[in-house]
Formats: sequence, structure tokens, C-alpha cells
Amino acid sequence: MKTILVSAFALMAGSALAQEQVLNIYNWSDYIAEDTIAKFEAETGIKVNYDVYDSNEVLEAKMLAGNSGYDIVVPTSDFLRRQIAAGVYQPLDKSKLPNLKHMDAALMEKASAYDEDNTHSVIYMWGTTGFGINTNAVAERLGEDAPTDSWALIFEPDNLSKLQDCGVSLLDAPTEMLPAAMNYLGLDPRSTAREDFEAGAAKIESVRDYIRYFHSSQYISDLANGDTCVAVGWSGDVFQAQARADEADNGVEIEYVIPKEGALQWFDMMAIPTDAPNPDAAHAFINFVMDPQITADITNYVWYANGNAASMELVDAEITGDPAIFPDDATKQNLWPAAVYDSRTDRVVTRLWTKVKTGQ
Ligand code: N2P
Repeated sequence: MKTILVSAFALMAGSALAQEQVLNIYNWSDYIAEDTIAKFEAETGIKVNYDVYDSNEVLEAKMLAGNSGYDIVVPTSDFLRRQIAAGVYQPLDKSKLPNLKHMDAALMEKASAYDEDNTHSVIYMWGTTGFGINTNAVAERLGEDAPTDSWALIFEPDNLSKLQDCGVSLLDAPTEMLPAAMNYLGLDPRSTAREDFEAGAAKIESVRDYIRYFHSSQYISDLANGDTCVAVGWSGDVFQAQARADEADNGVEIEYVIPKEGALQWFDMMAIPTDAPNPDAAHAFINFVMDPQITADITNYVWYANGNAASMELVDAEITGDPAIFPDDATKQNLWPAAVYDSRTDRVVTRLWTKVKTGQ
């Protein structure tokens, strides 16, 4: 009798296991609301494993190696395009994505420049690459006339040297930092000419001694705590630093700047790897995120713009009304979309970036 009971139990456990669905997500750090995953699990019964990264290069290496085990990843559109060409993503089954109707047609059209007909991807969030400043710390060192609206704050040694003691960080994102420097020099930020990259790299090397570190997620808490005073960073991340400082009531005031010379506008795209173990659950997740309330909750938490037209009325007015998050027409004129680099260009950029960071 005992034996029979045990094996009946083992059988039941086995079938429950077989039925438990798992979804493996790999997303940017600090990029989702606190309750998004729990809500998805409750609604679908699918268990989520959630890992994070802060670099397109790291994600790309995993995607090109294959067998990552991930069902959902969120590359930025220029990287996405190169990875689509390498066969890394599967076409979406749009019959499983009824919430596509909520997406903003004009933004999806913009994103389709990197993924024809939006075949493989849906906008998760989008934003700009500018910088965050601790307004008081910068004013103390550079005076009230500090060029806080200009990349000159970052790229001119006369300015950055005076900020060295309060801490400056740059993104460890060569495909974003080099074009920013090129643009400041009056070159085309979308250029893929080697000499333009070299000029951009030289510009950053001219201020390297004053930079505390190159990193793409550490700056949120450092800015918020007053441990650094200037960080080249992504819009929402800087706003998250501002919100954390406000909550801590620590006297730190953070401002996000889209510099007057212009900034990169990027789109982060949800996509399903060709070898995803559970593409059905992946489609369910993409559709879930496109629910206007879910996507509004994410924007309200991470301070990034989304591409979901129907969610706008659910997003806090403080966010929809901020031109640093949803740029007005004048600011839009100054934003450039990322160029897609071929592998030769990619090698040039990688080599120069190592030199910028290490001096060799
Ligand atoms: C979130 C960073 C996402 C923006 N921390 C990078 N594309």
C-alpha cells in the first residue's frame, strides 16, 4: 500500500512539473516596475526567471554564442538589427499579440528602420543618452554660469577638471559615447569613418584623467547618494537617481540634461531568440507588457518613455509633460538615431574604446 501511494505521488509531482511553464527573461537593470513580474506570474501561472545586464555588448555576445536559454531579451535597435541579420531572432507571431493595437504607429514606424515591418520586435521603452548633474555640486565648482546645457561640460578639460573631485562617470557604451564626442566636435554622430571615431576617442582621452569610472548602471545610486556629481547616462536612470535622492531627502538635487548640441535617441526592443525554449510564454509576456496599464506602470516606475499610445493617459502627468522624457518638437530636432555598424566598424570602435578606457 505504502509503495503504491509513493509512486502515485511521484506520478502526480511529475505531471505537475511537466505542466509548470517557465519564462526566462534577460532585460536591462533598473528597467521594470516592482510588481510587473509578479502580476504576469499571477495572471498566467508561468514562472519567470529574471536576469539583468547593462550592456548591449554583453547581450550580443550571449546571443551570437547561442543557447542562452532566454525567451525574451531587450536589445537596443541598432544592435537588434545586426543580430537579426545573424539569424538570432524569430519572427513574432502577431496573432498572439492582440495588444499590438495599442502601440504608437509613428514610433513603431521609426523602430521599423531597424526591423522591417517590426517583424521581430516590439518597443519596450525608449529614451535618450545625455547626462545627469548634481546641480549644487556643479554650481559650487563652476559657478552659476556653468555650461550645464552643453556637452562642453563633459568634453572640455577646463570644465571637467574642476569636477574631478566630486566624481564624474561615463557610460561604458562605446557606440553611444564616441558618437556623442563626434557630434560635439561638429562631426556627424552617425558617421562610420575611422578618422571620425579616432577624433571622438581623442576628445574623450583629453578628459580621461578627470573621469572616476566608466560604468553603465552604478551611476544611479552614486548620483543619488551624492558620491558622484556628473554622469553621462540614460534618461530614465538619471530620473531614478533624482527620485531616490528625493525619497532619501538627502539634499541632493539631480537634473537630467539633453545637451543643446543634441543626443542619441534609442529604442530598446523586446525580441524572442530563435532558440528560445518557450516562445509561447514569450509571446504571452510581450502581449502582457503591451497592456496599457502594465506599460504605464513600468514608465511610472522607471521614468522611461514607452511606445504605447493607449498607455499615455495612465502615465503620470509629471512624466508625460517633461520634455527631457517626452521631448518636444524643438528637442526632437536635436536627437539623432543610432547608425548600425558592420563588423569592421565594430572592431574599430571596440579597439578605440579599450584605448580610451585604459590608455593603451
Ligand atoms: C536601463 C537602461 C536602459 C537603457 N537601466 C539602455 N538602452
